[in-house]
Amino acid sequence: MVFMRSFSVLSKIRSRLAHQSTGLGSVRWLQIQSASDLDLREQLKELIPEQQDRLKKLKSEHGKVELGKISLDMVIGGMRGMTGLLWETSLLDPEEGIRFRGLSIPECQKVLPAAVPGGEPLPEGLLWLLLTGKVPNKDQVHSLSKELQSRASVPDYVYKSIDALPVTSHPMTQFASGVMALQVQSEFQKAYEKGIPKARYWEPTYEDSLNLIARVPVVAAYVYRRVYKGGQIIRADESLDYGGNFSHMLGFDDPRMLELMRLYVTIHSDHEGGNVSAHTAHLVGSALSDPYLSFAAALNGLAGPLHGLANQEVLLWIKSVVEECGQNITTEQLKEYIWKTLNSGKVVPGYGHGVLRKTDPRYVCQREFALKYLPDDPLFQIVSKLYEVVPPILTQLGKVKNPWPNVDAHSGVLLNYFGLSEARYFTVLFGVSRSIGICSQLIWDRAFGLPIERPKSVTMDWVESFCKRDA
Ligand code: NMX
Ligand code: MLT
Repeated sequence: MVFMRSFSVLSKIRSRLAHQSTGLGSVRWLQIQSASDLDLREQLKELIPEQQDRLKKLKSEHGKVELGKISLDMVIGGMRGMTGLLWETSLLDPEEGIRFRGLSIPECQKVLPAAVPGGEPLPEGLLWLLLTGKVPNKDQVHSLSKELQSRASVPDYVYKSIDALPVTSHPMTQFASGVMALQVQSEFQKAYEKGIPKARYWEPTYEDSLNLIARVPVVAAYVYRRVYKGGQIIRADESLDYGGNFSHMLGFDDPRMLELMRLYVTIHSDHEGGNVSAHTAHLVGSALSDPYLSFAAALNGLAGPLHGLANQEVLLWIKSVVEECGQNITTEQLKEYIWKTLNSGKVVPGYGHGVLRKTDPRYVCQREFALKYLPDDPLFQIVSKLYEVVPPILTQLGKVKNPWPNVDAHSGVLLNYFGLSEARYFTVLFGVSRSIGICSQLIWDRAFGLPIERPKSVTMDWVESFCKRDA
């Protein structure tokens, strides 16, 4: 594996990071390395006490500060705009999009180690960044890559539990079942049964999380090969990195597809804490359910069409456009098709967002990838045309808060171009990636000793009498 990085860009971002994250200490990649510098768990062990103190101080000094007001609209409107969670690994700005530990996607593309010169970031680097808040150097990423490989063995009963399902079951059902079967090896559950003290909860959570992140690509690739390739399984290639090897195990060895998978896994990993999958994992984890139980629950949320399944819906929708109107579809025909979709009561998949109010930067970087590798692809041409045609139509509806494309509007045509054309499988890829963000935060949830989540609910009777009292 070759790792490259531009040092001039690095030093620029380094000084910004050091400035931004005073609570986390300075970035350390220019120091001489010791064995513990390469060990992610050791790094975390050092960071946790200072971050625990930081949270304790915040609570004691500012615990009563009001972070916003809660209206009835928010309560019945899916808690939109209501600040209610602590989520350290990333933060979403409605206009600017996601920042992973303070870094935007283009910044991550610049500073995180890559497999090829000027190439896409390695997801292992992002995992290091999400967990520690620090940009790793190439040796740290290499060491984490090897560690994940060493944790990637999947017991036979996991495959058997998947095989017990009809091959026609939705790939997300098979994937989530495989993750549930992985739970049998939970270190957290074992430690809890033995009575581990609360202060050490993060340790078995870390072990489960790294094992889970290492194993989900193997389970996901098994599902793909079982459903679409007659069960012919491809063994891991240990010379490859996490994303590259995942692509290889799926059966795609084109170096451009390896790059796509690295980008894909990096950008889908985390989207702050309120999205359905992340929030579900955080909620389930708060009951001290281990990372496998929490992540499997998250996958079931990701499998919904308004969340992760939208990536499946987008490619199926684009293919149905082509089927009805042909590949050289005109703008007028496209407009008609969009109205037909809306008039039948359906949403335009891949457009809109609960928080974002501009084009998703995850869409933008995928578009840049397409312009570089597949500018003439007919389906990419349709995606581009949709970018011009959909937003004015959604705006015309008058109720859509964000008419711009999200991450799912683009991913399918990229995968399809390299031969991964089975749309029903796409959400599994999203799930593999999301394990990185969800598990990173679960480790911090346990390190912070966050309590069981239990918001208050009310009835309409309650609201009516409350409002009368207020009038
Ligand atoms: N097509 C048609 N109608 C839409 C769309 C769309 N793409 N987006 C929003 N609306 C409608 C929405 O259904 C709602 O209608 P109604 O009041 O009749 O129920 C109205 O506009 C207001 O919704 P918003 O407040 O703009 O959006 P909300 O925050 O409720 O939902 C999504 C966000 C993402 C669920 C919504 O935009 C949507 O359904 N998009 C299409 C599905 C999609 O792409 N989901 C993927 C999201 C990203 N991810 O990976 O999770
Ligand atoms: C996500 O990546 O989770 C989606 O964009 C949905 C969200 O953030 O609400």
